[in-house]
Amino acid sequence: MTIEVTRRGLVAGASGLLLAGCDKINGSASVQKLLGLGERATYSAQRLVSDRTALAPEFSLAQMSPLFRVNGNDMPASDDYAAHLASRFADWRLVVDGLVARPLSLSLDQLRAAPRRTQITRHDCVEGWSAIGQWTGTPLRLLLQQAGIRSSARYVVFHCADDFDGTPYYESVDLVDAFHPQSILAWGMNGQPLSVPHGAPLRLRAERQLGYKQAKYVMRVEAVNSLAHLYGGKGGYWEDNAGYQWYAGI
Ligand SMILES: Nc1nc2c(c(=O)[nH]1)N[C@H]1C(S)=C(S)[C@@H](COP(=O)(O)O)O[C@H]1N2
Ligand SMILES: [Mo]
Repeated sequence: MTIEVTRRGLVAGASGLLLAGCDKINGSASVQKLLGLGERATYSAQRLVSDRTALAPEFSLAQMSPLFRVNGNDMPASDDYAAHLASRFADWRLVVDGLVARPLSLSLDQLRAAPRRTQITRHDCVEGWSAIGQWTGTPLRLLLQQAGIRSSARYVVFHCADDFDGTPYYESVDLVDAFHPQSILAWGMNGQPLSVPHGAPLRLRAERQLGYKQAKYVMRVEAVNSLAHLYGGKGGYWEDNAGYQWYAGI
């Protein structure tokens, strides 16, 4: 805090000089440097206190990757999912339950009619590839607020329709990520309905997290107090089965 205030003072002083309207000072390398230093120092001091809630970078349409890779499962194997796909998810419902006052059951039409956010972000997979794509969906915090998430809840779990050799895929985030403005349940990608390989009908985009946290084929969102009683107890499929870190913040 002390550093932040001091640097702000410096920047304010330097801006005062610029406002005085001296072209030579304005263009001088030392003033530019001073401004840059102030900005960086303020920024890093800021990040010490608000790192978790900072926004992930967003990109322009022109920066989007021509091809967004598909990774992991590209189609859930269950009969249930096949039936939903055949009826274009007309009877599909997203369930929001667990530690909530009012459990929700929402159709895809209801989600599409709800307030939405569109963001163009970079997806980073631990296997060594990245891609920039555009995602449209319902802010997760709105659903949690509508459901009346209880104060005893500490994590939000995403239950998926797919599995690896019979072990279901799932993921979880804490409430900082669940309420982050760029955490959405996306039903659209690159201006189209979300495709099956990318997680139709609904997937998580939590933009401050690595690729494996971005659960596809989300069927149920459950608010819980602890992750210990779920599946392998480590909060996610890859966390349980391959030792991936639960906190995969970027
Ligand atoms: N349900 C489910 N979600 C998943 C996966 C998966 O296999 N099943 N793979 C994860 C991994 S490792 C990555 S990199 C991304 C890939 O998303 P994409 O196929 O849209 O590129 O989804 C993540 N979410
Ligand atoms: Mo990944």
